[in-house]
Amino acid sequence: LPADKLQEIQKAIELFSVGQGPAKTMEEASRRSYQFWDTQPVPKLGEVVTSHGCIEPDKDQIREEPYSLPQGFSWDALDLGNSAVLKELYTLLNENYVEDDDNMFRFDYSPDFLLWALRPPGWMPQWHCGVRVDSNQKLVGFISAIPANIRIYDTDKRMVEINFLCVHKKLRAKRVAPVLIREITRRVNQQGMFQAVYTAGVVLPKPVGTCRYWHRSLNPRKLIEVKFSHLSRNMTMQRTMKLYRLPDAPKTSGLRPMVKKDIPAVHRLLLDYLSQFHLAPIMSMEEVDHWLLPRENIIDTYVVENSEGKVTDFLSFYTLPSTIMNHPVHRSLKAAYSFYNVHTTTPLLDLMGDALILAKAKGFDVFNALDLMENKTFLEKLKFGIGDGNLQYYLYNWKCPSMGAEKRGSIVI
Ligand code: MYA
Repeated sequence: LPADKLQEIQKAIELFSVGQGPAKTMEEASRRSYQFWDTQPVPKLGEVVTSHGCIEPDKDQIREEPYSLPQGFSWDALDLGNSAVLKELYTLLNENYVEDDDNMFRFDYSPDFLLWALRPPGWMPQWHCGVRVDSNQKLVGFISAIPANIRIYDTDKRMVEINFLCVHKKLRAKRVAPVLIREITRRVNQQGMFQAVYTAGVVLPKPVGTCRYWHRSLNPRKLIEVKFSHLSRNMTMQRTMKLYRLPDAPKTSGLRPMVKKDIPAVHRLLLDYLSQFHLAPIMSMEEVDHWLLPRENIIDTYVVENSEGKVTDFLSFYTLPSTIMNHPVHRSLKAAYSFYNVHTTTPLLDLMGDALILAKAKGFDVFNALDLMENKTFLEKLKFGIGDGNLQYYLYNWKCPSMGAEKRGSIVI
């Protein structure tokens, strides 16, 4: 057989054997093709990138008409200020958003959390992009963009963060996701932006870096009961509970919740701290106010104020419960997620130890952290265990060398 025919047959066999389902590892991804992503301005999976810059130039003519949805579906920009609409988005995500590999837990972003995540400074209503069924107006699809200033190596870019891509379970595998992605791209392009940052559990062309979630048990008994974790060999429940026991109150003197007057100090600390990473947001004062000022059951930030009244460090974590599917007793897993933690005086290990103590006191079951920024320096020491599955970081229409997790300083909620 001619070489091209052989190649075709080989490809067909590969497609048949691995299917075209989402790839969770590089290995799986390398054996699959990307009908949609191969058309997009992203590096190819096998490509080794050594240069820095956009992949395609900014467009000056942006298509006016929205992309076509399958027959019977229509676009609808969601007004999240309307509590009924916010509830619809909450329900779509609560029933159809990201699950773990074993389909035991599903993210349960609260309505107020969604408002926080989707209406930061500069938010745009048309970037809360919904898809409804014409016949009954049911919300069955969503994708969002929020604006952010991001530094990639030495380049500062105004771009967007893409998040909450969701297609209702009954509408899966019908190529609706590529339409949502094309449409949000068009709406972002209309505002003169041509780059984006996003994260996903699946491998697509091409991650700029990979990271892992780590989990610190705060309520080991419940975590074991719901099979989030299991008793280790040679361990009893009693010994496990003792292993993860934490003091009642934080240790660092001068640690207190962040208040409005701390915004300038926290802003300065964050800006300086993030300058060491290759991928990081450059937040304005307004953004620090939005993202870090405490909001009950959404975001907790504690600052360390020294005896001279100077803020030297801060820690923060956000609240994101997961629904426990199919458990007779426990309905919800209360998880805290490490956000931005900045240290100049207090050792990071002490700061994060206090984060665990605070989270435990607030009734969280588990404290999660990615292995990015300087997190690898404390994860094992503070008894975090490694999770399964990776979180991939991506850039749209931007080429740059990939980077280790410790060089990434940006958190996509
Ligand atoms: S990550 C969270 C994603 N959401 C979930 O995992 C929730 C549960 N799952 C679902 O709702 C669906 O399974 C989704 C796919 C919607 C994910 N990112 O319609 P399809 C590709 C990008 O037949 P469905 C987050 O929110 C897949 O490789 N692409 O599939 C960040 C295939 O393409 P290709 C993905 O299962 C999102 C195509 O879609 C993802 O019904 C960033 C199949 O489409 C994924 N997570 O729906 C989006 N999963 O043929 C990109 C699958 O090439 C933003 N696919 O293999 C890009 C920047 C845009 C703005 C640019 C501005 C300048």
